[in-house]
Amino acid sequence: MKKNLTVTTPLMPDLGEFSQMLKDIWESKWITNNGQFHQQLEEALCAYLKVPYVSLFTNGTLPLLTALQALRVSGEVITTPYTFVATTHSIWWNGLKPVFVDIDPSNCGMDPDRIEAAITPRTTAIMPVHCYGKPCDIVRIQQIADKYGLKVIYDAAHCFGVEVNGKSILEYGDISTLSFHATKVFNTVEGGAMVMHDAATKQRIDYLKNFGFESETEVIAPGINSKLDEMRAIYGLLNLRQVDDAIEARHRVAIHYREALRPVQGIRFFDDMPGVRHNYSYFPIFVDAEEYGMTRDELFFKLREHNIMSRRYFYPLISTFSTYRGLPSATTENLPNATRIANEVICLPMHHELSEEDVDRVLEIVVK
Ligand code: T4K
Repeated sequence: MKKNLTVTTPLMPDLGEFSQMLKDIWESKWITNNGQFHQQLEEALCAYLKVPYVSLFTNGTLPLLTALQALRVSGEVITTPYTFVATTHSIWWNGLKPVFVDIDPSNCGMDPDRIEAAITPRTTAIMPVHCYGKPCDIVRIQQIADKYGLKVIYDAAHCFGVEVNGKSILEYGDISTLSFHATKVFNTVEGGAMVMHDAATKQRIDYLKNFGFESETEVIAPGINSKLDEMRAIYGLLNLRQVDDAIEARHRVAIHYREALRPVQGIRFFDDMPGVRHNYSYFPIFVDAEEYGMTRDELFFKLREHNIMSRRYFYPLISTFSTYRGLPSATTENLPNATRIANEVICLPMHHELSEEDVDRVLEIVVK
């Protein structure tokens, strides 16, 4: 029986260095609440990501929730159904109404042509997702936001290290959020971050993620506890040293897949976008059952039979879940591209530890 190939695998720090640094934490007796390694990781991430301010969080969901609070978003938020549930749940948990717009098949991000029709007098923000780390149409989205006075919060959970023309993708919008979950290109086991553009917002966010405490006796707002501890901060500091090599290894896997898949009828995939530094966080393929001669699900289960654990990110569409399906924007007619793509997608194994033989094992099944 061949070994399991998982869709991803975590980047792990060097254990010797990790245990050495753990001793430093133990000796300092300061293990959470904005400790020295937490501060070091924020600084190191600002430098790596080329952004002025980073606030660490304990996962990638809480910065979404907190961004909506911090920007005092109310009423309706325009968003995409083609994402992980955390995006839409963050809107719901804030007591706001998600309004779904369809996606652009060329990047699986929000289609800017659909946004204006979804704006109502209650709309106060747009929450797009740079799906798979592919940049949305950041220029058009900002133009629409400026025209209607809307905030833009990018769910950039998949975007670690992604740049457009040498500038971080995280520089766009009012706030961007990242996930450092084990399955991501860069991880702190669980973890996440928010990127903002000014010191005052950073200060407010830092209060909000610590229950709203401004000082020992002052609480400025109903905050939450979303602090990253010192253990996970050192895990992040050590992983940061290897993330470029991991992205390079992922790039080689992407090249290998693309070469083999290009001639295959009925399989679509993404090429690199000009001017973009990609991080190859996922390798989605889109199966046109008629042309390919097999449905997406048939291929998915065939891969399983061979111990290849691909994932159907993002199927089912969020708009079909019971919480959301009653919304007027959740209809299939409103979301034709997202509906089709959710039924076509398979994310093939994509991570830094895949060997050429591993990739060939996947290709043996997909390239018939
Ligand atoms: N926004 C977007 C757009 C997101 O995609 C996400 C998360 C978020 C926000 C929220 O961020 P976090 O709050 O999660 O930080 C996974 C991840 O749990 C989730 O972080 C991620 N997106 C989502 C797309 O994928 P599952 O339920 O598919 O994970 P799971 O446990 O099935 O793992 C997937 C594969 O990864 C497994 O087949 C094996 C491998 N794996 C997983 C873990 C946990 C490992 O090799 N080692 C591990 O430790 O959600």
